[in-house]
Amino acid sequence: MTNKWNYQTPTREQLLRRDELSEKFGLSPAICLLIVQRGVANDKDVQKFLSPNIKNLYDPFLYPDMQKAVDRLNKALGNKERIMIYGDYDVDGTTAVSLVYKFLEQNSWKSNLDYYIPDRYDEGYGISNRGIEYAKETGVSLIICLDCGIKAIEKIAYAKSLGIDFIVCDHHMPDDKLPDAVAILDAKRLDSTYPYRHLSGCGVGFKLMQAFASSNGIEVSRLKSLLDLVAVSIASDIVPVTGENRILAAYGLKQLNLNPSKGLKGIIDVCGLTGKEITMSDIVFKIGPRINASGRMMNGKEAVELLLAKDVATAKIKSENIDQYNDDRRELDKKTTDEANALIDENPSVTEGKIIVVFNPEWHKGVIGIVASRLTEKYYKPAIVLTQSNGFITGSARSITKFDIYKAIESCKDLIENFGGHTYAAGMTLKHD
Ligand SMILES: [Mn+2]
Repeated sequence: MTNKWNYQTPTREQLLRRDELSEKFGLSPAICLLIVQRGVANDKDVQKFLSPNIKNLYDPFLYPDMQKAVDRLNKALGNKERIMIYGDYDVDGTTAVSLVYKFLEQNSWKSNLDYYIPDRYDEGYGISNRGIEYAKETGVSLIICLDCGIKAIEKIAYAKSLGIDFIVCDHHMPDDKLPDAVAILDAKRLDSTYPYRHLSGCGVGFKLMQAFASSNGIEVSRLKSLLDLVAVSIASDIVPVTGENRILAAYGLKQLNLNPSKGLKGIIDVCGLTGKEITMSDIVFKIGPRINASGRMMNGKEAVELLLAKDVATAKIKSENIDQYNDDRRELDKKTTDEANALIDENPSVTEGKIIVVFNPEWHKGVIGIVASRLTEKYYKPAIVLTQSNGFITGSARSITKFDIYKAIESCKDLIENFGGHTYAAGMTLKHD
């Protein structure tokens, strides 16, 4: 391991502020220094940081297009239109779909709902033609997509030509041009004035439900039971636990510990966490990977079925299934990491550049992202792991602090068929040549 520790020596002002806070709030100096170093400046913000309060959630209507989204949703529910909830196959996407589906099912009279999770391998990330065609065949006229869709300009135009409207709830970076959807909820839009940029995809779905509740006179307290799902998405998608996420995570963890949904309780049991206090780390290392394993090894739809389970027996069977997928995934992960390391050992020059790129057409697409993370940790360099899939080369990239891998990939987009992601994690598809 070649870890690089950067220790920041506190300034004199920071030390003074540390002592001041320690006195005022009765906390250990070490914790106070961490708070100061995180830039939590005035006493009011420190108070908010220490005691997250649901009353401090932002007004969801600060999101651009929120009113349009709620109007369209209310209209669809009023007309008994068939609505499809569409989401990505990872933890963030499947929790988002479950949250929106569950809340609409509970709070709309005889709703006409369906959900759809694309297959990771046949359809890939984001909105798929197959999903749109399935929507058309089943009479859907409104799709709410979560954790994806911000770049799906062609797919959303295609849906529109078939008479299907879109509400996009996403937290990924948009391109210059936005899709032609009824509403686009994404705080990373250039014209967004929403005060917080780091919600998870599930968190954006929560904001839509918060706005839906307020426009229909549904009490805010009814939203609280959804927060276990939001906490799971925040921890698993590794979004910063600051600002609004801190409130959602704090209440969500409480929900997860005291009164989790049947599906999450099933997962808690197979993780061996029954009766223990569940922390964010438990989500990152135990609960999240099991939900993810469903999309990696089988289909993300099964994760949603589990998260929506209404009885203990269904939750138990489905939790045991995903636990098995997780074991299979772990084995594959270890084998692939070993092979990637062996490849690098045989070709040491691979690690001499600024970035590590490895390829093996045999690798399973479901684990290349994890393997890229391991290489990044081991060599402290950005890493791209590539494999072959559906006649293309497909890859997963991970990066280190201060190197924007998304921008790096974007800078050679003329060579790439498709790409997407964030600053530190991205995916891409390219032609073999
Ligand atoms: Mn996400």
